[in-house]
Amino acid sequence: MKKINFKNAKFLNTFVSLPLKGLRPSAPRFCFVGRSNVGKSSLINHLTDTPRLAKVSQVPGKTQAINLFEIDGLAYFFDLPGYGFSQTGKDLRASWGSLMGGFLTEYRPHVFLLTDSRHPLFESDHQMLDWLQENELPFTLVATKADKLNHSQRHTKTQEIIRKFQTKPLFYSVESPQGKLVLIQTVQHLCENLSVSNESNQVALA
Ligand SMILES: Nc1nc2c(ncn2[C@@H]2O[C@H](COP(=O)(O)OP(=O)(O)OP(=O)(O)O)[C@@H](O)[C@H]2O)c(=O)[nH]1
Ligand SMILES: [Mg+2]
Repeated sequence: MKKINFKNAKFLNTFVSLPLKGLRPSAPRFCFVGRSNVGKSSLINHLTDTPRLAKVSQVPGKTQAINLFEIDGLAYFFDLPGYGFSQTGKDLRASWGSLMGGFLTEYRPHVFLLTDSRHPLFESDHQMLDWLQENELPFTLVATKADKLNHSQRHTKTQEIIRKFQTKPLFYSVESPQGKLVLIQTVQHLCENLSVSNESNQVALA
């Protein structure tokens, strides 16, 4: 598979309901999930070197629908609404649940679960992780705003995440190249694996 040019990114569509029309079924799908204001849209812009691709705001809750981007004609990125600032439990499931839950379970993207590295994990982050595991969705944990942490805070954060998620976080900052290369390699690698498994499915079906 060719090397993905992440700078070749374009906005395709906004969806407020399912199904998502016009998707190529074989294109690898990645989505960015996390609380409002965690930095989902900023990360997409930084990763693609395209400053205004996804809308960023000081006001939490800016992304209210599913926004779809195409990367180098090869892969899809989905920018999802954040789960709420003050929502927990039932509220979270009610407001976020049907559209996002339906999207994740039907379209089964690889999930980048973003958590703000300045704060301890929120109850909603725990719920989201449990939900992803229950639904057997593959995910990568990303700790955003890593520029705000010093060395020892980063260590503490890593330990907290390992305790809960049994995996190290990928630290990311839009203020530096930090995390970007690893995330790019992760997407490239997942795309290569998916294209191999698509090819073997086709062989198996032939
Ligand atoms: N210092 C710092 N600030 C960041 C970083 N990433 C995002 N921000 C800031 O965090 C705020 C929220 O960023 P968004 O990208 O809009 O967050 P979001 O998760 O898309 O928010 P919603 O769409 O509301 O769910 C903005 O003020 C960004 O400038 C980062 O790596 N470092
Ligand atoms: Mg957003």
